[in-house]
This record gives sequence, C-alpha cells and structure tokens, in this order.
Amino acid sequence: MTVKVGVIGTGWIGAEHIRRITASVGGAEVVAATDIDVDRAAGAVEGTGARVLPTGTDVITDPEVEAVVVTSWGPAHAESVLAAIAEGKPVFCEKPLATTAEDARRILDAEAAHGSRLVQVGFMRRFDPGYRQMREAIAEGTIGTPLMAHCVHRNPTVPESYHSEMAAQDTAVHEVDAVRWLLDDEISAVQVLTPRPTARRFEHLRDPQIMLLEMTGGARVDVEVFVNCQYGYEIGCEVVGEEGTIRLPEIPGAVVRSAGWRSTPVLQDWVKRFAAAFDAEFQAWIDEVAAGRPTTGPNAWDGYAAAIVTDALVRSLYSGGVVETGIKERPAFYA
Ligand code: NAI
Ligand code: ISE
Repeated sequence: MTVKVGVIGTGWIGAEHIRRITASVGGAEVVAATDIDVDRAAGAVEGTGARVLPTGTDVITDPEVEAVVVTSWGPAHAESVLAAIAEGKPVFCEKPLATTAEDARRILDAEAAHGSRLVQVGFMRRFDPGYRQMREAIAEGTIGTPLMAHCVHRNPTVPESYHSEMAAQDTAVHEVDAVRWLLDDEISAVQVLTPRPTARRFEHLRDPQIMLLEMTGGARVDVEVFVNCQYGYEIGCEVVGEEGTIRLPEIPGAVVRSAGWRSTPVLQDWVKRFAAAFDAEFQAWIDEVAAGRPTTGPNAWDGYAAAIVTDALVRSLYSGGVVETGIKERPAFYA
C-alpha cells in the first residue's frame, strides 16, 4: 500500500521532506501540498505530480490525502494538527508540536476524544544512530546512574525573524526531548542564564543562552544555545554517570593535510548532520501509518512535555529565576 501524503508548509524542511518521501524512503507519495507562498509550494512539488491546494484545510480534508505532514512555522502547527485529528488522519508534525503548553494540551485532549493516537512529532534525534547508541548504553547500565548531561546546540547564524524565545521553543526543544528520552525522565525545573551577548547578532536577540534543567530524578543538565557562532553547525551531548560517561559521536569528515595544517570540515547545517535520522524517522512513520498502527515514535505527550519545558524556559529568560515545570506523570494512553 502506498500512503498518500499532504504537506502543509513547503519552506526549507517541507521541501526536504517532500524530496525525502518522493526519492529516499519507500511506501508513500506526496499527492497535495500548500504554502501561503503558492509559488514556493509549486516549486517544492515540481516533478512529483502532487497538486497545490489553496490552504491547509484543503489539504487535510482532501479525500485523496490519507496522512498529513505539517512543516509550517511553529505557531501555525497546533491549528493544522487539531484539524487533522478532527478528520481522523495520522499527522506528522515538525517540532515544536506547539509553541505553548496550552495549545499542546488541546492536542492531547483532541486525541483522547478521538480515542487513539494520531500524532508523531519531528524529534528526529531519536532516530539518529549516535543518540540511539547512547540511549541503549544508558539503559543497559553501562555508565551507571546518570548524574549530569552537557549539551551544545550551535548554528552559524539565524535570520532576523528569529527571536529570543525561539532559543527555547525552536532550538533547545531538541535537547529537551533528547534528554527526556536518553535519561527516561521528565524535567521538573529550569533556569536560563544569559551570558554577555555576542555582537554578531540582531539587536533584538539574546544570544547565547545557557539553560539549566533539573530532572525529576535529580540529574542536572546544562544546554548551551548559541545561534550566531559563525563557524558552523554543532550538536554536542555528553551524559555523565556514576561509573562512566558517554558522548554523542561526531559525523566523520575526511581529514585534509595541506599547507602545514591537518583539518576536517565543520558541517554547516542540520540537513547533512541528521540526514540518516530524518530518513529513518520518515520510513518508520510511513510503515506504521500503512499498517494502521499508532506511532511508536515521539508522540503528542512528548510534544506536550517539551512545550511545558519551553514555556518555563521562556518565563525564566525574562525573570532570571528557577521555574518549576509542573509536569505530571505520562498518561497510560501514551505509554
Ligand atoms: P521556513 O520558513 O523555511 O518554511 C516554513 C514555510 O511554512 C514557509 O514557506 C511559510 O510560507 C509556510 N507557512 C507558514 N504558515 C503557514 C500556514 N499556516 N499554511 C501554509 N504554509 C505556511 O521554515 P523551516 O526551516 O522549513 O521550518 C519549518 C518548521 O520545521 C519549523 O517548525 C521548524 O522548527 C521545523 N524544523 C525542524 C527541523 C528538524 O531538525 N526537525 C529542521 C528545520 C526546521
Ligand atoms: C532547526 O530549526 C532545527 O530544528 C534543527 O534540527 C536544529 O538543530 C537547528 O538548529 C534549527 O535551526
């Protein structure tokens, strides 16, 4: 069976996922797409045979569309996800599931009312081979009880539309999900520290930021978010346990020896860094949709738990203080 997919938002990652569904993974085809920039949508589906429709609602309610991919801007995600649930269609939503915990809560309520899980969230690091090795080793007790984790998330630059709250909502949300998943624990409290800002940023942006997370079990995590680091894209994660440490491997690059230097290139964006993870993430989602099974990937609870934490991080960014997340236990529906 070929799953017929409709895509909402055909910017950078929407176009990437259309290419991925069309050329890299099996079992699905894109049949419809939309973007508020119609020309962009037309360009993204060129050669695929997919139709360009006027709005997200048209894509979601289109009779040919069996599953929906939401790749619009973060604040627009919740509305599309809720509409897909109302139609009873499986929906893959890029991170963040919602930019507020309140919107994410509405999604949990809608899924509960529907009676089965329909949502997968694009936390693709759970499909990255390096992160998976870390999780397995931690679960097997290789490093003993985790006590701390150190994470780094750096981008060379960001556009002017990127604002200070996005450091949590759009960027660190990946680390929030990754540490919840690696340590198999929830985040109970957070604090944001703001070092001296880099001069190489738009005036409105607080960059870099250091985010401190406290897990329910007592482990502590620090996350450096630096989105104007200039030199490249870098993701780091090290977990320190009672009996050892484990560190995320880097993607190997060819070693160049020239003019007295030994060097390796630094990746410039997430596209190459997580290509294998994105492919594995989509193949798993398509296979589960085709089989009519609820997703085993990150679900709406994971999106909600992340939104609770990013809400708390935003509050701490402005107050400077420690903010409790108030996270509750994962409901059995999302076990
Ligand atoms: P982008 O700005 O390149 O593309 C977003 C597109 O959505 C634009 O073309 C815009 O016109 C369209 N759009 C916005 N609201 C819409 C609506 N209501 N209906 C139809 N189209 C709408 O942004 P980008 O980088 O592609 O990011 C999109 C989403 O994907 C964001 O939530 C971002 O956080 C996430 N993302 C996830 C990544 C990952 O590693 N998992 C990597 C990059 C982005
Ligand atoms: C982008 O929005 C993503 O989600 C990437 O995975 C992330 O690492 C990058 O820093 C963001 O710009």
